[in-house]
Amino acid sequence: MAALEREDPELAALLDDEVRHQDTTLAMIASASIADPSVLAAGGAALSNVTAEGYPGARYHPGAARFDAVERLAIQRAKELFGAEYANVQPHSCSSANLAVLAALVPPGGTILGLHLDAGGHLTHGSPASVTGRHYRAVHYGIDAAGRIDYEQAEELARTHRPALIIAGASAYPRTIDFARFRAIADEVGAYLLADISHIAGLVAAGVHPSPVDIAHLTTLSTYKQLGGPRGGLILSGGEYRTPGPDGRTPLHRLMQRAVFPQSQGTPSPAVIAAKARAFALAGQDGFRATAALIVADASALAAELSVLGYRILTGGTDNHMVLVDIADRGLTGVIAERALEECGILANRNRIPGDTKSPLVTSGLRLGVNILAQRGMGPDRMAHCARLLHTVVRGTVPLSDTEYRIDPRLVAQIRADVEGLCARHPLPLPTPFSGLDTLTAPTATALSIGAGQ
Ligand code: DSN
Repeated sequence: MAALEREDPELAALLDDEVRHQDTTLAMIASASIADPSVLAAGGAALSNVTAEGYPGARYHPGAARFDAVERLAIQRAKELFGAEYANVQPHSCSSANLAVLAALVPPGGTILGLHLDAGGHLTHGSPASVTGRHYRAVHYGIDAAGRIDYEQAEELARTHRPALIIAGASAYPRTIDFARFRAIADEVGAYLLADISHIAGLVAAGVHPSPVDIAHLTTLSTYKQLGGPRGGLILSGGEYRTPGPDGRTPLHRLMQRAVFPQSQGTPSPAVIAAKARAFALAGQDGFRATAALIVADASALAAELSVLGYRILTGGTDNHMVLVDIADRGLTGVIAERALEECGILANRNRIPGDTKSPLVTSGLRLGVNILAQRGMGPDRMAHCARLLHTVVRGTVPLSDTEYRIDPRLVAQIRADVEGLCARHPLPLPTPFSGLDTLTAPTATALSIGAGQ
């Protein structure tokens, strides 16, 4: 760190600025969590200098004995954490993990069934914007009038289209997912079931959301969204790990080994795998389980507070870490709410909502997540304060078009000060800045006021 500061002060200052920003910002991004400094340290280890394709004990390069031990440790910890029989810790992301599963289980042009992107699904669940929607024939189920997954529609579509693979999982869905129901549908039509638990991996690991690991054939997840790990993915299998793949012979665990390397990835990222091993250990501790319970309590409290303030909450509440808000109901677009909040030091991202007439860049909804609020130690009693901050920004924002708005700079300053005070009372375990907070460059005020259209 000292060498970086001395030899590349420009880069060091940018990295310092990021620490300061995270320290003083109320991040309510549903797909983010804070990695412990020990996870970041493992991710920056000299192990990164090792090139070793293949798997522990069967590498295509010499010099990998230490990396072998690290990868075995990560696999063992992942299996223990999720109660799995099989784990592959090499996927560079959950998108890569999903692509590997699709490559292994679905022939080119084969049919997959997943939640529609507009209903809260993910790009890799067959969106036309992703190769998964181009190389496979994707069929999508949606949500019902109450905003819940329409299991009956999924069942009907499965009967009609006989998919090779059904995907259960979401990027924007605030309710418990009934994996057993999906498995029954998959069994009826002879499909494999993939559970993508990227958003709820921390809740599943902590036992706060039902686990699909022994229900689905395969489970995939991101290690950074809610697990407090590095950027990366993970593939798991429970009781089905020996079930034959589409050839009727090769067990799923062997298929997945090949599907990741060499079929869809080359060299793994050794230091990231070390960081995953560290994150899996932390996620098995009591402190992580307590934070997961707090996440669920906070999200419920936040949804309730926003309802009292007159916001339309999709599905009427939440079972997980996420609250989806119809922001058009309050006269703003998602992008305007996102930008005005960011200007005030609050991060929450725009999101399409069912029946949305706005484009994905504009949207009518706002997606809030409380992972980082809970990691800061904020409890349900703090959610009234957070809801009021959001409400004050929304009320003070005057839309000029779908993307432009006006907000009083005095209000911005007042909310920013409030947010910084709140963050200071609930500090995060962030790495120490290189050069101390006093020497940091100013926040990106210019860029933000351009976005504000003032
Ligand atoms: N899927 C995106 C999200 O939920 O924000 C991130 O990968």
